[in-house]
Amino acid sequence: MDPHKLGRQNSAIRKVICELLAAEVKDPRIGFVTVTDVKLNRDQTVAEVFVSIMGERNEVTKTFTGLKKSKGFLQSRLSDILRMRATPDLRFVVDNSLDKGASVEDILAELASKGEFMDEREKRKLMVLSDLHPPEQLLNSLNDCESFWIVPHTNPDPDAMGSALALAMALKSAGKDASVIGYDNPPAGFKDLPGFKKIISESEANSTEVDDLPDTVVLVDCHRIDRTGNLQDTLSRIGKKICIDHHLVTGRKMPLQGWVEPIASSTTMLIMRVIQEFDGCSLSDGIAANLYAGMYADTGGFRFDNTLPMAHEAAVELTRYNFNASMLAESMLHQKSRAAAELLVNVISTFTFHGDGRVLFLSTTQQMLKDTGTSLVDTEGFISMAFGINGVKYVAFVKEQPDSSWRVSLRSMHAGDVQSVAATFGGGGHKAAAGCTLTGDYDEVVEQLLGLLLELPVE
Ligand SMILES: [Mn+2]
Repeated sequence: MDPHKLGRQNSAIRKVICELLAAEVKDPRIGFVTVTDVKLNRDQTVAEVFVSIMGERNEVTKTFTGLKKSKGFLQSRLSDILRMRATPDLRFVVDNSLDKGASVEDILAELASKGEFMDEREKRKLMVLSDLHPPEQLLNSLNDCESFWIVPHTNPDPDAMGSALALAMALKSAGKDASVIGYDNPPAGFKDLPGFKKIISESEANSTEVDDLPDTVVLVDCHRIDRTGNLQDTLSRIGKKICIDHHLVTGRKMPLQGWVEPIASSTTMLIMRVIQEFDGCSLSDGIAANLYAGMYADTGGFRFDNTLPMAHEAAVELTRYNFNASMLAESMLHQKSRAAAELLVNVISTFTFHGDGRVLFLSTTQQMLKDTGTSLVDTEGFISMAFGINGVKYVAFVKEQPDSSWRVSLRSMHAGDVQSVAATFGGGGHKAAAGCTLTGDYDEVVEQLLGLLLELPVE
């Protein structure tokens, strides 16, 4: 760009930032600050903003922190006001040519010691369990209401069921009336979860008279009523609906009120925090067993990338209670019914390797489920097994649904982002685990997915 134009851009940005800092940025940390200069780089993607900050060292540090926090706001206002095609990334630089009081190195060192320059991942590694704070409103709702149905999502996994059972036990110990609603054909291992034998079945729940419905439903491990399959109509008749979940909110539909915290490795981890913070209830052997089962299963036995140090912290606390953690781990993650073992034999025969073995496809059909007397719940854990194969970096598990569409679970053990592949087909998830639904002929479905998976990084 011609240097004059660049100079004009620099001073325009400087002027706007000065005005915004004076009039619109309300961060109380920001003290006396002067923008001394702005330097855009050649392709205008980065603008260094030189600031001189008056005051004692701690005031300088506070102001600098405030500026960094206001960066997003400043960038979006800048692009509005200057109608920029692409807003440059603002990088604040302390210019101490005016003030010799504090050295830049000292300020940066102090900020670094407070975690200011850490990325999200590093910050999460330092989090402890008590950094998860159940919202006051959720605790108040649990306190104010008297009768509850605790409902996991359809095809519940151990995290959903463990969350429901633990929360119901805790609420009961606090003098509330609480029941867990389950679904037909639960996985074999669930019988080992304390309290599982007492849950209310789907059909029983659906035939409950309106007058006998509880005042509140708490959804666990999901945040919308449309994840509760055949229970939806009945649940929609209950006055108050809240949720506790760790899944990312995607799409346009709003989650229920409650607590959605995707940082947590499992919903059971959130339930543990609710129980710890809720007056009148505390952990017990049965509650600890249910919480541990969910935490163990959702982290794949503390193997998955979502296993934060605070998941281990929770496990330390839970395993001090009196229950058989090794037996529970075995039945949650590794125990299968004989029918599921037969299904596994069928599924293994569909293993197909592509791209020198880095992409693995596996599938189930409705016919396989029928032949073996199983349901999709019994496929739990198959995908992790596919991952255990040396050289496999990406896995696609393609499951035929009753309506002949294909539900696809994608996993990445690697730099590649499978969420981007899922998003192409309107799905969602995380970088390492995502899902989407496709329709059409099986071979076409594989071809479409394979094209994208082979484009993901090899190394
Ligand atoms: Mn979960």
